[in-house]
Amino acid sequence: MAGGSEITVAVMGMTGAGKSSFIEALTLNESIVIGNGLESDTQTVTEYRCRYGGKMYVLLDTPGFGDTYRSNDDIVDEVLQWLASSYRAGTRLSSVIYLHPINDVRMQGSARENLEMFRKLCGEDALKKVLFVSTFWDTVEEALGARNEEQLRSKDEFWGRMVKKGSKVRRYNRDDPLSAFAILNDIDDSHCVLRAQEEIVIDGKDPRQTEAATFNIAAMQAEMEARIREEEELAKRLLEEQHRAAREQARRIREQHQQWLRAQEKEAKRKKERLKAEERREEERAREHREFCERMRQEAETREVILAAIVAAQEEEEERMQEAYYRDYACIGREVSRDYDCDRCNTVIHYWDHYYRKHPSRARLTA
Ligand SMILES: Nc1nc2c(ncn2[C@@H]2O[C@H](COP(=O)(O)OP(=O)(O)OP(=O)(O)O)[C@@H](O)[C@H]2O)c(=O)[nH]1
Ligand SMILES: [Mg+2]
Repeated sequence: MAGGSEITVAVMGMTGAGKSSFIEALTLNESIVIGNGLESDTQTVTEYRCRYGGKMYVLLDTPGFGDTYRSNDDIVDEVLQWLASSYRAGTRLSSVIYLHPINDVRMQGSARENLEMFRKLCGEDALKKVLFVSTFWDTVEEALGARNEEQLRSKDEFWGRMVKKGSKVRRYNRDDPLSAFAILNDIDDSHCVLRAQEEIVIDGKDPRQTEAATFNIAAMQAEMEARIREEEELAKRLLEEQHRAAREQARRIREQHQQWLRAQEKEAKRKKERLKAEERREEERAREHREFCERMRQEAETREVILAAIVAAQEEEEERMQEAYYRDYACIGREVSRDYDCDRCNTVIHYWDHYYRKHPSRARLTA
């Protein structure tokens, strides 16, 4: 049994996938039984060793699923028994390589069933330690092989589901032996425990009661269809969710636009009212100005009338004074005589400046 610091790798896959040939390319062990392409060859789990990069690898050649002579149950039982007893003996796997011929892309019937059985055998946790290695690259055009590989990698019913859980995809080309060693570079010495090992060794199940052994294709298809339905349902829900979000977004944008329009209308209305108020104030100011001018004009007229009246009164007064002057003084000079005394000083009038008023003859003189 493998153990110690060796890196143990189980090599699995359908019969004729090239497991023994792959191990031979790594170990250069010519005693390995290689099939003739028609019949299944490896019958028991066999260990082979190779040293690479300073590490010792133990490669477990396993009987291929889909054997022509033995029932699948027998083969699964054989592999499970070996996995359980090696686990009990302290052997821990560092990786599981699943080989698949790249020229078989349809992977129908037993190939798919066995792939699913392999998934059950590994369990979810060990999937990150699984390497899907495609073989028979020398028999296909590179482009066709790459297309096939992409299908295998992407489709959930093939490797897709396990790749999503961390399994890796690699190529082995028989014409390039180094491609086999490059695969060893992807394996580190950390360990994994397969679900089947847990079931048998820890849970105490009979190997024939493990998930891998009790699995059947109808259940797998039902499970797959349920998963597809679930995913479709999820996609539908997501789509509806996106539609709802888009509608909601559109409604929000419309609402914002309408709010903006309403705000614009309000602002325009306010501006209009402000303008009207301004116009009214302007009119008011113009009216007040007109009234002021009118008042000024009337006051000017009144002042003119008053002035005219004053002037007239002054003229009248002047005229009256003139008349009085002529009546009282104009002819005094001619009338000055020693016989008359001044009204004010009572002295005899000798000069013009004496004041004379009450002489009875004045009225006649000024007429
Ligand atoms: N052209 C080609 N032939 C291959 C390749 N790998 C394996 N073969 C041939 O396919 C046949 C089966 O190869 P094996 O290595 O015995 O296959 P296996 O997976 O060990 O088969 P089982 O032991 O029955 O499970 C042999 O004739 C190999 O020579 C490959 O990469 N290219
Ligand atoms: Mg073989």
